[in-house]
Amino acid sequence: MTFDYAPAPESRAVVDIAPSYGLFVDGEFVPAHDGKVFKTVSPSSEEVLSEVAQASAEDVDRAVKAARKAFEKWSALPGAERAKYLFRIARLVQERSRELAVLESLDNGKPIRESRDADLPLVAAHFFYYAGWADKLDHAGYGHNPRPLGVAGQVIPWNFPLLMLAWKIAPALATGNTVVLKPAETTPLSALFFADICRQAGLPKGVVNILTGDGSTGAALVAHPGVDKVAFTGSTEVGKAIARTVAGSDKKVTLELGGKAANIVFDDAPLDQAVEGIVNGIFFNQGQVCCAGSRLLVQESVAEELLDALKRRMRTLRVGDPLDKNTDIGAINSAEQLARITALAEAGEAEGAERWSPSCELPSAGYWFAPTLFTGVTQAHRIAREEIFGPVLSVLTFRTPAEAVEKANNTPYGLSAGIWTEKGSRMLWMANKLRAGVIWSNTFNKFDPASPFGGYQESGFGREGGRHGLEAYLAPSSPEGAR
Ligand code: TAP
Repeated sequence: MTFDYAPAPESRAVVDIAPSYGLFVDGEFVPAHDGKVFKTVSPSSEEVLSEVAQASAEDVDRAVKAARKAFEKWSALPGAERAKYLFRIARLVQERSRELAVLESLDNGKPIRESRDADLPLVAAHFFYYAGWADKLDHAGYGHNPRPLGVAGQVIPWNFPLLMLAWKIAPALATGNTVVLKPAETTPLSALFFADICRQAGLPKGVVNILTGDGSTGAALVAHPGVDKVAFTGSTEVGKAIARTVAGSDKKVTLELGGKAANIVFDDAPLDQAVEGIVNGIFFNQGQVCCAGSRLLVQESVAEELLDALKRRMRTLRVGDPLDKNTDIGAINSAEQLARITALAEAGEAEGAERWSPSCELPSAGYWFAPTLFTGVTQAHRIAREEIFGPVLSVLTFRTPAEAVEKANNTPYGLSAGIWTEKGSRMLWMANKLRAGVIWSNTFNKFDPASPFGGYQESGFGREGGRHGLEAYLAPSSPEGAR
Protein backbone atom coordinates (compact mmCIF):
# COMPACT_ATOMS: atom_id res chain seq x y z
CA MET A 1 0.00 0.00 0.00
CA THR A 2 1.12 3.56 -0.59
CA PHE A 3 0.42 6.92 0.98
CA ASP A 4 -3.00 8.26 0.11
CA TYR A 5 -2.11 11.91 0.68
CA ALA A 6 0.67 14.31 -0.36
CA PRO A 7 3.09 12.94 -2.96
CA ALA A 8 5.82 11.04 -1.16
CA PRO A 9 9.32 12.48 -1.45
CA GLU A 10 11.92 9.97 -2.53
CA SER A 11 13.22 8.96 0.87
CA ARG A 12 9.72 8.65 2.27
CA ALA A 13 8.67 6.28 -0.50
CA VAL A 14 11.15 3.77 0.94
CA VAL A 15 8.47 2.47 3.28
CA ASP A 16 4.87 1.52 2.64
CA ILE A 17 2.54 2.66 5.38
CA ALA A 18 -0.89 1.04 5.36
CA PRO A 19 -3.86 3.39 5.82
CA SER A 20 -4.91 1.36 8.85
CA TYR A 21 -3.46 -1.26 11.19
CA GLY A 22 -5.00 -3.79 13.55
CA LEU A 23 -3.64 -5.18 16.80
CA PHE A 24 -1.13 -8.01 16.52
CA VAL A 25 -2.57 -10.85 18.57
CA ASP A 26 -1.76 -14.55 18.31
CA GLY A 27 0.19 -14.03 15.10
CA GLU A 28 -2.57 -12.11 13.27
CA PHE A 29 -3.49 -8.46 12.73
CA VAL A 30 -7.01 -8.10 14.14
CA PRO A 31 -9.36 -5.16 14.73
CA ALA A 32 -9.97 -3.98 18.29
CA HIS A 33 -12.81 -5.73 20.10
CA ASP A 34 -14.92 -2.56 20.11
CA GLY A 35 -13.68 -1.36 16.70
CA LYS A 36 -12.05 1.79 18.11
CA VAL A 37 -9.14 3.42 16.26
CA PHE A 38 -6.89 6.44 16.64
CA LYS A 39 -4.72 8.40 14.25
CA THR A 40 -0.95 8.58 14.32
CA VAL A 41 0.48 11.85 13.07
CA SER A 42 3.90 12.83 11.75
CA PRO A 43 5.23 15.44 14.20
CA SER A 44 7.26 17.14 11.47
CA SER A 45 4.30 17.80 9.16
CA GLU A 46 1.17 17.09 11.24
CA GLU A 47 0.01 14.77 8.46
CA VAL A 48 -1.94 11.68 9.45
CA LEU A 49 0.29 8.69 8.72
CA SER A 50 -2.18 5.93 9.52
CA GLU A 51 -5.13 4.86 11.64
CA VAL A 52 -4.36 2.34 14.34
CA ALA A 53 -6.56 0.08 16.49
CA GLN A 54 -7.16 1.19 20.09
CA ALA A 55 -6.92 -1.85 22.38
CA SER A 56 -9.39 -2.14 25.25
CA ALA A 57 -9.35 -4.38 28.34
CA GLU A 58 -10.97 -7.17 26.26
CA ASP A 59 -8.11 -7.01 23.78
CA VAL A 60 -5.59 -7.09 26.62
CA ASP A 61 -7.28 -10.22 27.92
CA ARG A 62 -7.21 -11.82 24.47
CA ALA A 63 -3.51 -11.02 23.99
CA VAL A 64 -2.49 -12.19 27.47
CA LYS A 65 -4.34 -15.49 26.88
CA ALA A 66 -2.56 -15.93 23.54
CA ALA A 67 0.79 -15.24 25.20
CA ARG A 68 -0.03 -17.69 28.01
CA LYS A 69 -0.93 -20.42 25.54
CA ALA A 70 2.25 -19.81 23.51
CA PHE A 71 4.36 -19.81 26.68
CA GLU A 72 4.05 -23.57 27.21
CA LYS A 73 5.81 -24.52 23.99
CA TRP A 74 8.09 -21.48 23.76
CA SER A 75 9.53 -21.94 27.25
CA ALA A 76 10.02 -25.67 26.61
CA LEU A 77 12.12 -25.06 23.49
CA PRO A 78 15.85 -25.62 23.93
CA GLY A 79 17.69 -22.30 24.22
CA ALA A 80 19.49 -22.98 20.95
CA GLU A 81 16.15 -23.16 19.15
CA ARG A 82 14.93 -19.90 20.65
CA ALA A 83 18.24 -18.34 19.63
CA LYS A 84 17.59 -19.21 15.99
CA TYR A 85 14.42 -17.13 16.00
CA LEU A 86 16.20 -14.20 17.66
CA PHE A 87 19.06 -14.34 15.17
CA ARG A 88 16.51 -14.41 12.36
CA ILE A 89 14.74 -11.35 13.79
CA ALA A 90 18.08 -9.53 14.16
CA ARG A 91 18.97 -10.22 10.53
CA LEU A 92 15.54 -9.14 9.30
CA VAL A 93 15.87 -5.88 11.26
CA GLN A 94 19.17 -5.30 9.46
CA GLU A 95 17.73 -6.19 6.07
CA ARG A 96 14.73 -3.90 6.56
CA SER A 97 16.56 -1.17 8.45
CA ARG A 98 16.12 1.43 5.69
CA GLU A 99 12.36 1.06 5.84
CA LEU A 100 12.39 1.02 9.62
CA ALA A 101 14.62 4.09 9.91
CA VAL A 102 12.36 6.14 7.63
CA LEU A 103 9.26 4.92 9.44
CA GLU A 104 10.75 5.79 12.82
CA SER A 105 11.74 9.28 11.65
CA LEU A 106 8.28 9.88 10.18
CA ASP A 107 6.36 8.72 13.25
CA ASN A 108 8.72 10.07 15.92
CA GLY A 109 10.30 13.14 14.28
CA LYS A 110 13.93 12.15 14.92
CA PRO A 111 16.60 12.92 12.28
CA ILE A 112 17.14 10.08 9.80
CA ARG A 113 20.87 10.23 10.56
CA GLU A 114 20.09 9.16 14.12
CA SER A 115 17.47 6.53 13.33
CA ARG A 116 19.72 5.10 10.60
CA ASP A 117 23.07 5.27 12.44
CA ALA A 118 22.06 4.88 16.10
CA ASP A 119 18.58 3.43 16.69
CA LEU A 120 18.50 0.73 14.03
CA PRO A 121 22.04 -0.66 14.50
CA LEU A 122 21.40 -0.80 18.26
CA VAL A 123 18.07 -2.59 17.75
CA ALA A 124 19.74 -5.30 15.66
CA ALA A 125 22.65 -5.46 18.12
CA HIS A 126 20.26 -6.12 21.01
CA PHE A 127 18.65 -9.05 19.24
CA PHE A 128 22.04 -10.46 18.25
CA TYR A 129 23.35 -10.01 21.80
CA TYR A 130 20.42 -11.75 23.53
CA ALA A 131 20.25 -14.45 20.85
CA GLY A 132 23.77 -15.29 21.97
CA TRP A 133 22.63 -15.74 25.57
CA ALA A 134 19.63 -18.00 24.87
CA ASP A 135 21.60 -21.27 24.83
CA LYS A 136 24.08 -20.31 27.55
CA LEU A 137 21.81 -19.59 30.47
CA ASP A 138 22.28 -23.04 32.04
CA HIS A 139 25.99 -22.41 32.32
CA ALA A 140 26.00 -18.80 33.42
CA GLY A 141 25.24 -19.09 37.11
CA TYR A 142 21.46 -19.18 36.71
CA GLY A 143 21.08 -22.72 38.07
CA HIS A 144 20.65 -25.94 36.11
CA ASN A 145 17.37 -25.05 34.56
CA PRO A 146 16.58 -21.35 34.97
CA ARG A 147 12.85 -20.72 34.76
CA PRO A 148 11.25 -17.94 32.72
CA LEU A 149 8.60 -15.97 34.56
CA GLY A 150 5.74 -16.43 32.07
CA VAL A 151 3.93 -13.60 30.30
CA ALA A 152 5.70 -10.23 30.26
CA GLY A 153 3.53 -7.10 29.99
CA GLN A 154 5.75 -4.38 28.53
CA VAL A 155 4.89 -0.68 28.20
CA ILE A 156 7.25 1.66 26.33
CA PRO A 157 7.56 5.40 25.56
CA TRP A 158 7.79 7.31 22.30
CA ASN A 159 11.37 8.63 22.39
CA PHE A 160 13.10 5.47 21.07
CA PRO A 161 10.10 3.40 19.96
CA LEU A 162 11.93 0.53 18.31
CA LEU A 163 14.99 0.55 20.54
CA MET A 164 12.86 0.40 23.69
CA LEU A 165 10.96 -2.47 22.10
CA ALA A 166 14.25 -4.30 21.49
CA TRP A 167 15.41 -3.66 25.08
CA LYS A 168 12.18 -5.27 26.28
CA ILE A 169 11.48 -8.06 23.81
CA ALA A 170 14.98 -9.46 23.15
CA PRO A 171 15.82 -10.51 26.76
CA ALA A 172 12.23 -11.69 27.38
CA LEU A 173 12.30 -14.07 24.42
CA ALA A 174 15.86 -15.25 25.02
CA THR A 175 14.89 -16.38 28.52
CA GLY A 176 11.74 -18.19 27.34
CA ASN A 177 9.06 -15.66 28.28
CA THR A 178 6.27 -14.54 25.98
CA VAL A 179 5.30 -10.91 25.50
CA VAL A 180 2.42 -8.47 25.26
CA LEU A 181 3.86 -5.05 24.40
CA LYS A 182 2.15 -1.67 24.28
CA PRO A 183 3.97 1.03 22.30
CA ALA A 184 3.31 4.72 23.01
CA GLU A 185 0.23 6.26 21.50
CA THR A 186 2.19 8.72 19.35
CA THR A 187 4.64 6.16 17.90
CA PRO A 188 2.89 2.86 17.18
CA LEU A 189 4.13 2.21 13.63
CA SER A 190 7.58 0.69 14.06
CA ALA A 191 6.22 -1.80 16.64
CA LEU A 192 3.58 -2.89 14.11
CA PHE A 193 6.25 -3.19 11.44
CA PHE A 194 8.21 -5.30 13.92
CA ALA A 195 5.15 -7.55 14.33
CA ASP A 196 5.39 -8.22 10.61
CA ILE A 197 9.07 -9.08 11.06
CA CYS A 198 8.08 -11.62 13.73
CA ARG A 199 5.76 -13.25 11.20
CA GLN A 200 8.48 -13.17 8.55
CA ALA A 201 10.86 -14.83 11.02
CA GLY A 202 8.31 -17.61 11.57
CA LEU A 203 8.06 -16.83 15.27
CA PRO A 204 5.37 -19.10 16.76
CA LYS A 205 1.98 -17.44 17.16
CA GLY A 206 1.35 -15.69 20.44
CA VAL A 207 5.01 -15.39 21.49
CA VAL A 208 4.94 -11.65 20.68
CA ASN A 209 1.70 -9.65 20.78
CA ILE A 210 1.53 -5.90 20.09
CA LEU A 211 -1.36 -3.85 21.46
CA THR A 212 -1.58 -0.27 20.27
CA GLY A 213 -3.52 2.11 22.48
CA ASP A 214 -3.28 4.86 25.05
CA GLY A 215 -2.54 4.97 28.78
CA SER A 216 -5.72 3.00 29.54
CA THR A 217 -4.39 0.07 27.48
CA GLY A 218 -1.13 0.18 29.44
CA ALA A 219 -3.01 0.34 32.74
CA ALA A 220 -5.17 -2.67 31.79
CA LEU A 221 -2.08 -4.61 30.75
CA VAL A 222 -0.09 -4.09 33.96
CA ALA A 223 -3.18 -4.87 36.06
CA HIS A 224 -4.07 -8.09 34.21
CA PRO A 225 -3.78 -11.08 36.57
CA GLY A 226 -2.31 -13.23 33.77
CA VAL A 227 0.79 -11.01 33.51
CA ASP A 228 3.75 -12.33 35.53
CA LYS A 229 6.27 -9.62 34.81
CA VAL A 230 5.84 -5.91 34.18
CA ALA A 231 8.54 -3.96 32.36
CA PHE A 232 7.91 -0.24 32.02
CA THR A 233 9.85 2.68 30.57
CA GLY A 234 8.36 6.13 30.83
CA SER A 235 7.66 8.94 33.24
CA THR A 236 8.25 8.73 36.98
CA GLU A 237 4.61 9.66 37.55
CA VAL A 238 3.22 6.68 35.58
CA GLY A 239 5.96 4.45 37.03
CA LYS A 240 4.72 5.23 40.53
CA ALA A 241 1.13 4.46 39.50
CA ILE A 242 2.27 1.10 38.10
CA ALA A 243 4.19 0.30 41.30
CA ARG A 244 0.97 0.94 43.24
CA THR A 245 -1.04 -1.31 40.88
CA VAL A 246 1.27 -4.29 41.22
CA ALA A 247 1.91 -3.87 44.97
CA GLY A 248 0.66 -6.96 46.79
CA SER A 249 0.75 -9.18 43.69
CA ASP A 250 3.65 -11.51 42.92
CA LYS A 251 4.42 -9.76 39.63
CA LYS A 252 8.06 -8.97 39.09
CA VAL A 253 8.60 -5.33 38.06
CA THR A 254 11.29 -3.21 36.45
CA LEU A 255 10.86 0.54 36.02
CA GLU A 256 13.04 2.75 33.83
CA LEU A 257 11.97 6.32 34.56
CA GLY A 258 13.14 9.90 34.16
CA GLY A 259 16.46 11.65 34.67
CA LYS A 260 18.22 14.99 35.09
CA ALA A 261 21.81 14.10 34.31
CA ALA A 262 24.79 16.31 35.06
CA ASN A 263 27.45 16.61 32.38
CA ILE A 264 30.48 17.81 34.37
CA VAL A 265 33.38 19.60 32.66
CA PHE A 266 36.65 20.20 34.56
CA ASP A 267 39.23 22.80 33.59
CA ASP A 268 41.68 20.16 32.35
CA ALA A 269 39.17 18.60 29.95
CA PRO A 270 39.78 18.57 26.19
CA LEU A 271 37.32 21.39 25.57
CA ASP A 272 36.60 20.75 21.86
CA GLN A 273 35.78 17.16 22.64
CA ALA A 274 33.68 18.25 25.62
CA VAL A 275 31.68 20.63 23.40
CA GLU A 276 30.82 17.73 21.09
CA GLY A 277 29.85 15.64 24.11
CA ILE A 278 27.64 18.41 25.49
CA VAL A 279 25.91 18.86 22.12
CA ASN A 280 25.40 15.11 21.78
CA GLY A 281 24.30 14.91 25.42
CA ILE A 282 21.46 17.42 25.14
CA PHE A 283 20.53 17.69 21.46
CA PHE A 284 20.58 13.99 20.47
CA ASN A 285 16.94 13.02 19.79
CA GLN A 286 15.92 16.66 20.50
CA GLY A 287 16.90 16.10 24.13
CA GLN A 288 14.00 13.67 24.52
CA VAL A 289 16.29 11.17 26.18
CA CYS A 290 15.90 9.93 29.76
CA CYS A 291 19.67 10.05 30.25
CA ALA A 292 20.15 13.41 28.44
CA GLY A 293 22.94 15.60 29.83
CA SER A 294 20.44 18.35 30.61
CA ARG A 295 22.51 20.06 33.34
CA LEU A 296 25.93 21.29 32.29
CA LEU A 297 28.21 21.75 35.31
CA VAL A 298 31.31 23.60 34.20
CA GLN A 299 34.32 24.58 36.29
CA GLU A 300 34.29 28.35 36.77
CA SER A 301 37.78 28.96 35.37
CA VAL A 302 36.84 27.60 31.91
CA ALA A 303 33.16 28.52 31.87
CA GLU A 304 33.49 31.52 29.57
CA GLU A 305 35.76 29.80 27.06
CA LEU A 306 33.56 26.68 27.01
CA LEU A 307 30.31 28.60 26.60
CA ASP A 308 31.75 30.64 23.71
CA ALA A 309 32.77 27.44 21.94
CA LEU A 310 29.42 25.83 22.70
CA LYS A 311 27.48 28.76 21.25
CA ARG A 312 29.67 28.68 18.13
CA ARG A 313 28.88 24.99 17.73
CA MET A 314 25.17 25.49 18.38
CA ARG A 315 25.05 28.04 15.55
CA THR A 316 25.97 25.25 13.13
CA LEU A 317 23.14 22.91 14.17
CA ARG A 318 20.51 22.41 11.49
CA VAL A 319 16.92 22.12 12.65
CA GLY A 320 14.35 20.78 10.21
CA ASP A 321 13.04 17.93 8.09
CA PRO A 322 13.83 14.64 9.85
CA LEU A 323 14.21 12.88 6.49
CA ASP A 324 16.97 15.27 5.36
CA LYS A 325 20.33 13.58 5.99
CA ASN A 326 21.88 16.92 6.99
CA THR A 327 19.40 17.57 9.78
CA ASP A 328 20.82 17.60 13.32
CA ILE A 329 17.66 18.41 15.24
CA GLY A 330 14.28 17.07 14.16
CA ALA A 331 10.74 17.62 15.41
CA ILE A 332 9.45 17.38 18.97
CA ASN A 333 7.32 14.24 19.24
CA SER A 334 3.93 15.80 19.98
CA ALA A 335 2.08 19.05 20.59
CA GLU A 336 1.79 18.04 24.29
CA GLN A 337 5.53 17.53 24.63
CA LEU A 338 6.21 20.84 22.86
CA ALA A 339 3.86 22.57 25.30
CA ARG A 340 5.71 20.99 28.28
CA ILE A 341 9.10 22.14 26.98
CA THR A 342 7.79 25.61 26.19
CA ALA A 343 6.28 26.00 29.66
CA LEU A 344 9.50 24.97 31.41
CA ALA A 345 11.64 27.25 29.24
CA GLU A 346 9.30 30.13 30.08
CA ALA A 347 9.62 29.26 33.77
CA GLY A 348 13.41 29.48 33.35
CA GLU A 349 13.14 33.03 32.06
CA ALA A 350 10.54 34.01 34.65
CA GLU A 351 12.81 32.77 37.44
CA GLY A 352 15.66 34.92 36.17
CA ALA A 353 17.93 32.64 34.12
CA GLU A 354 19.31 34.01 30.86
CA ARG A 355 17.99 32.34 27.71
CA TRP A 356 19.95 32.00 24.46
CA SER A 357 19.32 30.24 21.14
CA PRO A 358 21.11 30.54 17.81
CA SER A 359 18.96 32.20 15.20
CA CYS A 360 17.24 29.47 13.24
CA GLU A 361 14.14 29.31 11.13
CA LEU A 362 11.64 26.73 12.26
CA PRO A 363 9.24 25.10 9.79
CA SER A 364 5.69 26.41 9.96
CA ALA A 365 3.89 23.06 10.24
CA GLY A 366 4.87 20.48 12.87
CA TYR A 367 6.27 20.75 16.40
CA TRP A 368 9.65 22.46 16.74
CA PHE A 369 11.85 23.90 19.45
CA ALA A 370 15.14 25.69 18.78
CA PRO A 371 18.25 24.45 20.62
CA THR A 372 18.33 26.51 23.81
CA LEU A 373 20.87 27.37 26.47
CA PHE A 374 20.21 28.86 29.90
CA THR A 375 23.00 30.54 31.87
CA GLY A 376 22.77 32.12 35.30
CA VAL A 377 20.88 29.05 36.49
CA THR A 378 20.72 28.29 40.20
CA GLN A 379 19.86 25.00 41.84
CA ALA A 380 16.52 26.40 42.94
CA HIS A 381 15.32 27.02 39.38
CA ARG A 382 12.79 24.63 37.94
CA ILE A 383 14.94 24.17 34.81
CA ALA A 384 17.72 22.85 37.08
CA ARG A 385 15.45 20.46 38.96
CA GLU A 386 12.74 19.18 36.59
CA GLU A 387 13.15 16.94 33.61
CA ILE A 388 12.49 19.06 30.51
CA PHE A 389 12.82 16.24 27.96
CA GLY A 390 13.64 18.69 25.19
CA PRO A 391 16.63 20.51 23.56
CA VAL A 392 17.19 22.81 26.56
CA LEU A 393 20.46 22.94 28.48
CA SER A 394 20.77 24.49 31.94
CA VAL A 395 24.29 25.69 32.77
CA LEU A 396 25.64 25.86 36.33
CA THR A 397 29.20 26.44 37.48
CA PHE A 398 31.36 24.95 40.25
CA ARG A 399 34.78 25.58 41.76
CA THR A 400 35.89 22.29 43.34
CA PRO A 401 35.26 18.60 42.58
CA ALA A 402 33.36 18.31 45.89
CA GLU A 403 31.05 21.12 44.84
CA ALA A 404 30.51 19.42 41.46
CA VAL A 405 29.50 16.21 43.23
CA GLU A 406 27.17 18.03 45.58
CA LYS A 407 25.42 19.83 42.71
CA ALA A 408 25.28 16.75 40.45
CA ASN A 409 23.68 14.67 43.20
CA ASN A 410 21.20 17.38 44.13
CA THR A 411 18.33 15.75 42.23
CA PRO A 412 15.63 13.20 43.01
CA TYR A 413 16.78 11.28 39.92
CA GLY A 414 19.89 9.14 39.43
CA LEU A 415 20.06 7.74 35.94
CA SER A 416 23.26 8.98 34.32
CA ALA A 417 26.15 11.46 34.48
CA GLY A 418 29.13 12.53 32.38
CA ILE A 419 32.63 13.54 33.50
CA TRP A 420 35.12 15.41 31.31
CA THR A 421 38.69 15.46 32.63
CA GLU A 422 42.15 14.24 31.65
CA LYS A 423 42.81 12.91 35.16
CA GLY A 424 42.06 9.21 35.58
CA SER A 425 42.15 9.45 39.38
CA ARG A 426 39.53 12.21 39.32
CA MET A 427 37.29 10.16 37.02
CA LEU A 428 37.37 7.25 39.46
CA TRP A 429 36.85 9.49 42.49
CA MET A 430 33.88 11.17 40.84
CA ALA A 431 32.40 7.88 39.60
CA ASN A 432 32.38 6.63 43.19
CA LYS A 433 30.70 9.74 44.51
CA LEU A 434 28.03 10.28 41.85
CA ARG A 435 24.68 8.65 42.49
CA ALA A 436 23.84 7.59 38.94
CA GLY A 437 23.26 4.21 37.32
CA VAL A 438 25.39 5.01 34.26
CA ILE A 439 28.48 7.23 34.26
CA TRP A 440 30.28 8.20 31.08
CA SER A 441 33.81 9.52 31.01
CA ASN A 442 34.95 11.82 28.19
CA THR A 443 31.95 10.66 26.17
CA PHE A 444 28.17 10.77 26.49
CA ASN A 445 25.10 8.81 25.34
CA LYS A 446 27.15 5.76 24.51
CA PHE A 447 25.07 2.57 24.50
CA ASP A 448 26.01 -1.06 24.18
CA PRO A 449 23.75 -4.10 24.53
CA ALA A 450 26.33 -5.71 26.81
CA SER A 451 26.15 -2.86 29.37
CA PRO A 452 23.46 -2.72 32.02
CA PHE A 453 21.37 0.46 32.05
CA GLY A 454 19.10 1.74 34.81
CA GLY A 455 18.75 4.20 37.64
CA TYR A 456 18.57 4.99 41.32
CA GLN A 457 15.97 6.88 43.30
CA GLU A 458 13.17 8.33 41.16
CA SER A 459 14.85 7.07 37.98
CA GLY A 460 13.47 3.62 38.80
CA PHE A 461 14.91 0.21 39.60
CA GLY A 462 16.09 -2.89 37.82
CA ARG A 463 18.60 -3.02 35.00
CA GLU A 464 18.15 -3.58 31.29
CA GLY A 465 20.93 -4.66 28.96
CA GLY A 466 23.81 -7.00 29.52
CA ARG A 467 23.68 -10.03 31.76
CA HIS A 468 21.75 -8.01 34.35
CA GLY A 469 18.95 -7.60 31.81
CA LEU A 470 18.39 -11.37 31.83
CA GLU A 471 17.84 -11.52 35.55
CA ALA A 472 14.69 -9.43 35.33
CA TYR A 473 13.09 -12.25 33.29
CA LEU A 474 14.26 -15.31 35.24
CA ALA A 475 13.23 -17.06 38.42
CA PRO A 476 15.53 -19.51 40.18
CA SER A 477 14.06 -22.97 39.60
CA SER A 478 15.82 -25.22 42.04
CA PRO A 479 17.73 -24.92 45.32
CA GLU A 480 20.96 -24.88 43.36
CA GLY A 481 19.48 -22.26 41.10
CA ALA A 482 18.43 -20.03 43.98
CA ARG A 483 20.68 -17.09 44.52
P1 TAP B 1 4.55 8.18 30.01
O1 TAP B 1 3.39 9.09 29.93
O2 TAP B 1 4.91 7.59 31.30
O3 TAP B 1 4.23 7.02 28.96
C1 TAP B 1 5.01 5.86 28.82
C2 TAP B 1 4.11 4.72 28.36
O4 TAP B 1 3.19 4.41 29.40
C3 TAP B 1 3.27 5.04 27.13
O5 TAP B 1 3.12 3.87 26.37
C4 TAP B 1 1.95 5.45 27.76
O6 TAP B 1 0.86 5.36 26.89
C5 TAP B 1 1.85 4.47 28.90
N1 TAP B 1 0.97 4.88 29.99
C6 TAP B 1 0.46 6.11 30.27
N2 TAP B 1 -0.29 6.06 31.39
C7 TAP B 1 -0.25 4.77 31.83
C8 TAP B 1 -0.81 4.09 32.96
N3 TAP B 1 -1.56 4.73 33.85
N4 TAP B 1 -0.53 2.77 33.12
C9 TAP B 1 0.25 2.12 32.24
N5 TAP B 1 0.79 2.70 31.15
C10 TAP B 1 0.56 4.02 30.95
O7 TAP B 1 5.86 8.81 29.48
P2 TAP B 1 6.06 9.60 28.13
O8 TAP B 1 5.49 10.95 28.28
O9 TAP B 1 5.57 8.77 27.00
O10 TAP B 1 7.67 9.64 28.05
C11 TAP B 1 8.39 10.63 28.66
C12 TAP B 1 8.95 10.19 30.00
O11 TAP B 1 9.50 8.90 29.94
C13 TAP B 1 10.07 11.07 30.48
O12 TAP B 1 9.86 11.40 31.82
C14 TAP B 1 11.31 10.22 30.34
O13 TAP B 1 12.34 10.49 31.21
C15 TAP B 1 10.80 8.86 30.54
N6 TAP B 1 11.66 7.89 29.84
C16 TAP B 1 12.54 7.15 30.57
C17 TAP B 1 13.38 6.27 29.93
C18 TAP B 1 14.33 5.45 30.74
S1 TAP B 1 15.16 4.32 30.00
N7 TAP B 1 14.53 5.65 32.00
C19 TAP B 1 13.34 6.12 28.56
C20 TAP B 1 12.46 6.88 27.86
C21 TAP B 1 11.61 7.77 28.51
P3 TAP B 1 0.50 6.65 25.99
O14 TAP B 1 1.60 6.87 25.06
O15 TAP B 1 -0.73 6.26 25.30
O16 TAP B 1 0.30 7.78 26.96
